[in-house]
Amino acid sequence: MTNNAFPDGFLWGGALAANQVEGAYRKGGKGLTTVDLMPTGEKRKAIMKGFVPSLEPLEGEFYPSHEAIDFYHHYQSDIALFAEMGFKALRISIAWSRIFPTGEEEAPNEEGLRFYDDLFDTLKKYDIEPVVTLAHFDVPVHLVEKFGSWRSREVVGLFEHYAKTVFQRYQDKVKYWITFNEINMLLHLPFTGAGLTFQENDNVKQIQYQAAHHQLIASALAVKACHEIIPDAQIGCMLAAGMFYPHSCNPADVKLAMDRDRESFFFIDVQARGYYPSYAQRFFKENNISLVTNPGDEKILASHTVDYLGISYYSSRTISSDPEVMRQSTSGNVFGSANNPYVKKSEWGWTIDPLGFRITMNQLYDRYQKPLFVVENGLGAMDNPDENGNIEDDYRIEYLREHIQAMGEAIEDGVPILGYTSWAPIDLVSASTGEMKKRYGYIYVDRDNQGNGTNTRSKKKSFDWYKKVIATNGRDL
Ligand code: BGP
Repeated sequence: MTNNAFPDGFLWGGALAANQVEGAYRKGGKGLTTVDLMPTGEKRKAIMKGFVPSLEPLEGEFYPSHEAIDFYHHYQSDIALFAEMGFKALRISIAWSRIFPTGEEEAPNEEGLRFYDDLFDTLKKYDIEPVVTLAHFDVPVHLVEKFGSWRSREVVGLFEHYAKTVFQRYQDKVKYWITFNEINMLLHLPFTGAGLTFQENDNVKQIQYQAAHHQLIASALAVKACHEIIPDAQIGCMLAAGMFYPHSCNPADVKLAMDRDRESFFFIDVQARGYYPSYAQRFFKENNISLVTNPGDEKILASHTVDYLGISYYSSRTISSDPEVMRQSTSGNVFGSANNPYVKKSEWGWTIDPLGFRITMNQLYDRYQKPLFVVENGLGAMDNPDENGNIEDDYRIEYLREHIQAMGEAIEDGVPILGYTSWAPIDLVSASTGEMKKRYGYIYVDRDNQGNGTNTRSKKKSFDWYKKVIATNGRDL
C-alpha cells in the first residue's frame, strides 16, 4: 500500500447497535424488542436459532440488553470521546421499538424520536456524520407474537411506515442509511436476524426464505422512500461478508465453497442487482421452498436497488467436502468453518485473515460495481488491566492495523470504499454470546458479564493509536 491510499473525506469512525449499548429497555416509552428476550449462555444459543421459551423476560434470568452499557444516559460523554479520536462518522442503529413500541401504532412515540434527535444533534456539534441502520437485530416482540415476525407480509408495511417516519424526521440530519444489518444472518441465527421462531416440525428453510423475501421487499421499499424523502442521501444494504475458501483443490471442495458464498450473495444479488439470481430457482426446488409473492414484487426489487454495499468483515471461512475435516472444524464461527492452518484465530475461534478481507472486497466489487462501506471490523478479546489499571491492547492494534492495510490495498486494487467504522469504539454487549468480556472497544467500560461494575469509561492503548490513524488519514498505522 502506498502512502496515500485513503481518499480525502474518507469516513473514519466506529459502529454501534442500539440493543448492544443503549440499555434503558423500558424507558422513554420503548417497547420490548427481540434481543430483550436473550439471556446469556446455552439458553441464548437456542433462542438465537429460533427456539424461544417465552415472549416475556423470565424471572431470575439476566438479560444483558436491559441495561447494556447505559449509552442512553452516557451518549453525550461517549460521543465527546469519539470526537477526541477525530471520528468523521458514527454508525448507530435506531431501536424500532423506541419509535413504535409495538410496531403497530399509527403515531410514533415522540420521546423515542427526541432521543435520536438529541443524539444526532450531539454528533453534529462535533461534525460527526451519522450512519444509521434501520434494523440491527431487533424486531418489536409484539410483532413476533401477533404475526410471527418477518414470516408475515404484514410486517413489510409496518416496517415501511417506520422507515418513512424516521426519514421524514431526520431528513436534515442523516445522509447515510442502512436497511438491515447483516441480512444474511437470518439463515444462521434466525431469531437474531429476523425474530423467527420455530416449532419442531417446521420446514425451517421455507420460513427463512419467505422471511428473506419480505425483508428484501421491505428493504427495496425503504430505498424508494429514502430516495424520495431525502434525495441527497445514500442508502445501502449490509452483508456479513467473509469468503469461503475450499479446503483443498478437490473440485468438490471448490463447488462447496461456491455454494456457501452464494448463500450470502443471494441477498446482495437481489438488493444490488434488483432480481433473484439464476441459481435461486434450482435451490428453491431442491429444498421444497415455494415463495409466496405479490404481483408487483419484481418491479419493486428492480426499481429500488441500493446505493452502496455495507459490509462487516471479521474472518474468512473454509469448507471441505470431507466430513472428517469438517468434524475438526472451528466451533466459534457461526458460519461453520473447517480449520485453516494458514491463518491465526481469535480467542473465540474466529480466524484472523486480513488478506481474506482484501480478497472479499475485491470479490464484492467485481460482482456488483457498487461502492463498499466497511461498517464493521474489529477484534473481540479479553482485556485485562495491568498493575497500573491500563489496558495495553497491542493485539487489537495489530488486528486493526493489518485490516486497515488490507483495505488500503483494496482501494489501490480499484475498489471504491466510502469509509471504515470499526466495531466497536467502546466495549459493549456481544451479539452472539451476550457477554461483556468479549471486548472490542478503544474505550473500556467497567462492567462484567453479570452486569456488575460502575460503567466508568477509560481509554485503552488503542485509543491514541486510532486517533493517530484518523489524523493522518491512514498514513501512520
Ligand atoms: C456482527 C453484528 C454486531 C456485532 C459483531 C461482533 O455480527 O452485526 O452486532 O456484535 O458481529 O459479534 P459478537 O458481538 O458476537 O462478537
